[in-house]
Amino acid sequence: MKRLVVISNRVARADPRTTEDAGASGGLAVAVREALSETAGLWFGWSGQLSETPALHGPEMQPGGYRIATVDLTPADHRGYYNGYANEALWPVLHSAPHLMHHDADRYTAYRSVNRQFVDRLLPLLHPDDMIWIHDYHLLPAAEDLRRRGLRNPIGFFLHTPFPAADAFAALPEHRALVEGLAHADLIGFQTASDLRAFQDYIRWEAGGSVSMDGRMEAFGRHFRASVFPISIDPAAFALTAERHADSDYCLKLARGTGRGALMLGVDRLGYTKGLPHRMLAYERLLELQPDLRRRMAFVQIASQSRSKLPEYVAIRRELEEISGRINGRFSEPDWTPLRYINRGIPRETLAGVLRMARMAVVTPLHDGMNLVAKEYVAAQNPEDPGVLMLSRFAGAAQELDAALIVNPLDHDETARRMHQGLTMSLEERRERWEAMMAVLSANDVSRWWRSFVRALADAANPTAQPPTGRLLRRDHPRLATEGSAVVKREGFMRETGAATSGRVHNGLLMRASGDA
Ligand code: ADQ
Repeated sequence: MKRLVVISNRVARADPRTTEDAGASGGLAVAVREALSETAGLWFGWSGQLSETPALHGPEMQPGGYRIATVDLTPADHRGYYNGYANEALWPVLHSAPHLMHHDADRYTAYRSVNRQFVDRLLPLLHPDDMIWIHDYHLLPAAEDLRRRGLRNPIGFFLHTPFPAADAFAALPEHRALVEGLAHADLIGFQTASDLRAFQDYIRWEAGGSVSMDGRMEAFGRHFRASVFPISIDPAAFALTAERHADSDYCLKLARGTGRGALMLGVDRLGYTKGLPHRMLAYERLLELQPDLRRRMAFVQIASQSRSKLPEYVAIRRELEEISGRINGRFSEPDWTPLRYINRGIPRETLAGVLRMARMAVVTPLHDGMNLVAKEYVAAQNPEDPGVLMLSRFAGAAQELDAALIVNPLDHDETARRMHQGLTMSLEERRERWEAMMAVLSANDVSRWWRSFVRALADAANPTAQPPTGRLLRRDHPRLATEGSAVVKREGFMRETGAATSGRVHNGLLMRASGDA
């Protein structure tokens, strides 16, 4: 296999522990490490250090048999590129919240400049046969910068966040330049069929380009392909870690604090897209509606700090402190605390054990590219006595894990009802739902994710090859449509609504129709 060169904003060392932004690099880090090890690859990105005279560090060999090379950023570039354009302009727009965008032209200039600096530092480290894989919204123009410097190697790009409706993306003054930059890649990967469809709409209606049924696209005078590659985890390895760490000190302390009641758990990077205030408000509603549940359960929310200096993140932190304080003030008893809000991340192994001990995980983002915590929760369960996953319909993971309790996080009453349903669910139903989700995870693991992307990239860079088929694997179900039919009916874990739901088959993927949750 050819050497893989991964470019991402942050680069994680071989054994990352939770740090201020572990959540930000966490999912990506775990997912790309296996690919890098197997291809004796190179991982390039920001060192995490600020310096007035940015230095290149490495390439330096890692225990997994791959190398890392990093560059520093100047404080001004870090402000403009990372805090400014990437996190205050791109992030809200990509999560369909353009009204939260803070934009100014200087930040965009810094963003473009850092992309060029990355490319300039990387080019001397490249070999003629390398495959280049660029990750995420920090580096949308990097493919164009590489091509302008004459690089002809295969270039792939994967977007970890959602891609919004074309209109929302067009709120960015530089939307055309950004997509034109992306079009210099051979292959663009998205998390879900909805993201791909939104991007196809952009190419057709905003860029005036064309989209073929087989995934080929033409726009800005470039030919490229786009497809769906849902990111995943290694479920077997995560299950083993969870089993081994199920009685860590942290778990024992958590269990003591919960009494003999059921633990309902939320684990997130603290941010306004994760739906944390709505989740707490739904919990408050649950305690109002179901007084019998009080003292028989407790909700623990672990939210690690990220981007903690940005105003929106300061605001959400304050809001959560206020809501959690009110809930505890209203419902606490001398020997029972209904909500514990822990504002720190925890090491990955500890997290695995904690996920295993939770009777229910509440993963209810307002928008999320995938959400790996949902997949980690499923993998961590004891097969004999699995817990219940509650999942927002707006998380990419909901398009695969439809045996979860799917909710609209903005509907607090419905979410509260589903919390009650999850906390009182029979063992038989818990097992049935868990087995269905585990089957999806086992078939569609992280190894399949990166291998199918790399294979599709090799094909996309070779004009005589077949088009890629980024396929979303779903659990086998006799009522699921076969690919190719126009409209399908399906039943399954939607039975709590008593309704069969319909979806469309598009590009080989079953898509949710409205009301399908
Ligand atoms: P994030 O928004 O950072 O990433 P998420 O998928 O929720 O992503 O979590 C990534 C990793 O961070 C997971 O392995 C998780 O266990 C860890 N993590 C999260 N909160 C933590 C906490 N409080 N303490 C310790 N660890 C924590 C982006 C996109 C997601 C997408 C990922 C991967 O926003 O939608 O799923 O990339 O593509």
